[in-house]
This record gives sequence, structure tokens and C-alpha cells, in this order.
Amino acid sequence: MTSRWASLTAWALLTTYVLCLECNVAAFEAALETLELEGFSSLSVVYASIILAGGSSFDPSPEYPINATNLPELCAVKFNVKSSETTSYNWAVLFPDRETWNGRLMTTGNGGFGGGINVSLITFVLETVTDCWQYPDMGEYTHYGFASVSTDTGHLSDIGDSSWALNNPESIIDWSYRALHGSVTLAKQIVPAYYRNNETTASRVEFSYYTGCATGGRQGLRSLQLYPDDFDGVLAGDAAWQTTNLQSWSTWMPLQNYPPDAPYHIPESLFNSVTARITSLCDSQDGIVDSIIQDSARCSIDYASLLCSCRTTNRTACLTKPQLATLKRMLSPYTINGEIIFPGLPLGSDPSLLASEGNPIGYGYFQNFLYNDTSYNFTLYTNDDYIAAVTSDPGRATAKDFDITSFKEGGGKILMYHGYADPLIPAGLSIQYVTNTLSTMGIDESQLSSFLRLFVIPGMGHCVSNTPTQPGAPWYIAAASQIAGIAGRLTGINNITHSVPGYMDARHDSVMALVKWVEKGVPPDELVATKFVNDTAPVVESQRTVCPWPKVARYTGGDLKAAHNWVCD
Ligand SMILES: [Ca+2]
Repeated sequence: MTSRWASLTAWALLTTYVLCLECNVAAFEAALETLELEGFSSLSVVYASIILAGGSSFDPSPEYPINATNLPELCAVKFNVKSSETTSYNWAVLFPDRETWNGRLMTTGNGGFGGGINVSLITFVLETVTDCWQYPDMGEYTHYGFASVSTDTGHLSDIGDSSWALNNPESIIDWSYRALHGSVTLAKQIVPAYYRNNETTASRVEFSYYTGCATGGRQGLRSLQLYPDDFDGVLAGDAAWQTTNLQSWSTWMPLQNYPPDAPYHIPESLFNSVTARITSLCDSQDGIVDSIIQDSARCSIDYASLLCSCRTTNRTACLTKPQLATLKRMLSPYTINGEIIFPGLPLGSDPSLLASEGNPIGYGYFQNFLYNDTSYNFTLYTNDDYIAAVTSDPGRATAKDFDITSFKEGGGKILMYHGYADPLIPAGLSIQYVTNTLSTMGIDESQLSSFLRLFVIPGMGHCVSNTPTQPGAPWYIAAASQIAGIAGRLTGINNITHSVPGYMDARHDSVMALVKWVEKGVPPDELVATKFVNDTAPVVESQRTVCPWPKVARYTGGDLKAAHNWVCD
């Protein structure tokens, strides 16, 4: 194609786009030519298509195999950006229709080492179907009216699979922060271009938000540290922000319980039953026997009571002395020479997920991020590996730049939350993020609460659902992954497209709470977590107030399952 013909074609398509940008590749390619996209010369449009109202999806994906259902009519577009000589990343936008778009952008993150557009093997979809895609979190946000964005962070893999990082430092940078930043930067220009026409003069995204859990939480916190203008509000759950220390701890943990024939080894079933016993010992210490530990930090137990003795009747829930030492190590902070490297699991969290065998989210980091040596395994771990991790911090992934003055002064707000019984990332890690921010910025809790609030949710596990030993704990706040579940391996919520049915407001929906805080200046003084019967909407089993740390909800009498009977103080 000659350059003159190319420009004529672009002009013709541009004319179309000014009137109404069509949802097809040619229209988007033409629109891109009209935008000043510095630093993104290799941006290309991979796919663009309308999804009809009521659309669903069924694409098997390694990380998010649960369908986004009942989608509103939308335009789905996938882009590719070259990020280095050897790497590129894909990212996508779901555009709700013009009447539905609320002027806002919602970007959503990933989990573990997983890569995918939150997370979908979109290429497979394109080859098989054209009207059904599977973007559970992205789909959810279009129901609110957001244009939603996600990136595959430069690779396709399951949560535990870090093999893509082997000898591939550029891909690690994409995973760490580069793909997310590039996607948001581009989306802020392309999204208004899509909606701009003769009737609609939207020239920019009014507000930009982010949601993510675990690695998704890390992505959000790292982003606002490095690029304080990308987001106006960040919702960061169970944030895996301290990459170097988290991966070290996740490798160290199974080693404490290894090998399986050692006298100190605790089998998984025994971990489960002992966790249930600990939960029952802590339960009443908050004053209410409801199988929920309101505040693990205020529980103290006599570990000796877990020992088997000749009088122990239930021998499937007691430990030998060597086993008890193992349990105490795994529930205590990981220390080196007296220095705390990582917080321990709170009482009521079950260590078995990290204890039975090597966790690839732990040792895979040393194999593929740090040493480029696939023969490395968790049994080789020593404290020297922790030192190597902290020294190198591949991809600068660790979100440790706690001075976030620029984000704060730009009006940015951070709403963090953490399952108090999360067995994979201790709630203490989010608390540590808060305390490190306090000390680094030299501010007090009152000042901090003007831009950062952390809600620790009693009885909640990793990002979604209850921990099994606290089955009645309300946990659902319409946060990232809570509908879809994490990796489809843990329970998500059923029968919901978005928000909290019957309670679509900023008290019950963390996304709406963040929007209200950013746009109205009204911070969330409390949230209400919901438990649906069988985790299926709309019948509510119970609701409970959850509070910004360090406050803990206190029962004031009446129906235990009614949120108004719990107050923050
Ligand atoms: Ca209790």
C-alpha cells in the first residue's frame, strides 16, 4: 500500500470513527493513527468484536475457568504491544455501549505467576467461537458501566507456573509492572476515542480505578508507587506486595514439615483438625461463640493443650511434641537472627496448603526468577536464598516504595482488604504494608486514613470464601475475583453478575466504596461483608460490619447475623 493510499484509507476510516467508532479491527487501527501514542509504535489490534447482550463464555482457561455470564452488550478488543526486543504483552478492553459507559476505567489484575487477560486463553477463543469470551472480572465491571481493562502481563500460564520467566528478565519486568502500566496508559487514550462521536464529546476518562487480589493486589500497590497518575483509586486485596520475602517464606514453610516420614511431620488431615481446635479455642475469646475469630491477634492459646496425652480422647486432633514444634514454627513469624522476615499465619489459618509439599509459587521463584536453574527445589532452601532474593528483587516486583506522597497528593485513595484466615498470604502482610507506610511517610493513623484504609475480614480465606473452619463468616464485598473465584480452585460467589444483590451501595460493595471515596471524598468508615446461603445469591445468610484496621467490629446485642449489631470502635 502506498503511503498516499494509506493516508486516504485512514482518513476514510477516521471519518467513520468520528461519527461512531465501529467495533472492528480496521476501525480501531484507524483510530490509533489519530492518537499520539508515544513509546507504543508497535501497538497492534489483534481482535475486535461485538458480544451480544446475555453473552456468556466457556473457554477453558488455566486460571479463570469460570464463565462470565449474562454480559451486557459490549465491544471486546484485544491489543498487542511489543515491550522489548524479545517480548510483548496482550491487553484487552471490554467497552460497554455508549449509553452504559460511566466515564470510568476499571483495570483488573492477575494472580500468582499466572498470565492471561484476567485470565483467558483468548487465542483459543478466537479460533473456535466469536461471541463468547471469558473475562470474569472484566465482564463483572462492565455491568457497573466501567470500560474494563486487563493484561496478560506478557505471558500465558497458570498461577503456579513461572517457567516463562526462565532466562527471561524482560518478561519478568512485564509481569512486574510494565504491561499493566502500558495497558492503562493506552486505554486512557483509546477508551474515550471509542466513545467519542457527534453526540458524545467525552475526551478523556474521568476516573481510573484498579482492582486485584494476591498478585493482583501487589500489581495495584506497585503501580501507584511507580506511576502515581495511572489510577485514582486502588482496591488491593490480600496483597502479595513483598515478593522477595513472600517467595522465601513460601519456600521455607514446606521445609519445616519435611520429609513426610520425619517424627515432626504433620499430615494434612491433622493440620485441618488441629486448626479446627485452635479456632474453637479462639472463638469465645472475642466474647461471642459463633465459630468466627473476630481478632486473631487478641487470641492466645496454650499450645500444650494441643498435645496428645493418655487422657486425650480425640487422637486425630492432637500433636506429639515434635509436631507441636512444627506447628508453632509455621504459625510464628519467619525470623533470621532475630529479625522478622515475614509474618506468621494468624491463629485460625490452616498451614496445610503450604506444608504438605513444595509450593511452586515459592520455589518456582528461585528456579525461574532468581537462579535460572530448574534443578533447584524447596529442599535446598537456606536463609542465603532469602538474602539473594532481597539483593536481586527480579523485575523490581516488590512494592516497597512506601512513600506514596505523589499518589496521595494527586487525590488517590487505596482501599486494602485481607482475609484474616488467608492460608497463603498472612493478613499480617497487609498490616505490615500499612505500618511501613506510616513509618516511611512519618504520618499518624489519622493522616493515613485520609488516603489508605485496610479492612481485615474475620474468617475469610484467600481473596474469596470462608476458611472451612469458620464457615459462617460473612466475606463477600464484591471485590476482585470474588465472583469468579481464584483459579476456580476456591469457592467464588454464584448467581451474581456484579455488586451485592439487594445491597448495591458503598457500604456493601467495596468497588462502590472506593468510587465514593475518590469522587465524593467520603471515606469508608466501615464496610459490610455478606454471606449468602451456599454462597449463592440472593438469599442472605448473615452480614457483619468490618472495620478499618486497627479497629475491630464489636457486637452490641441483638441478631448476630445483622450488620447493624456490630460497630467499629
Ligand atoms: Ca467468636
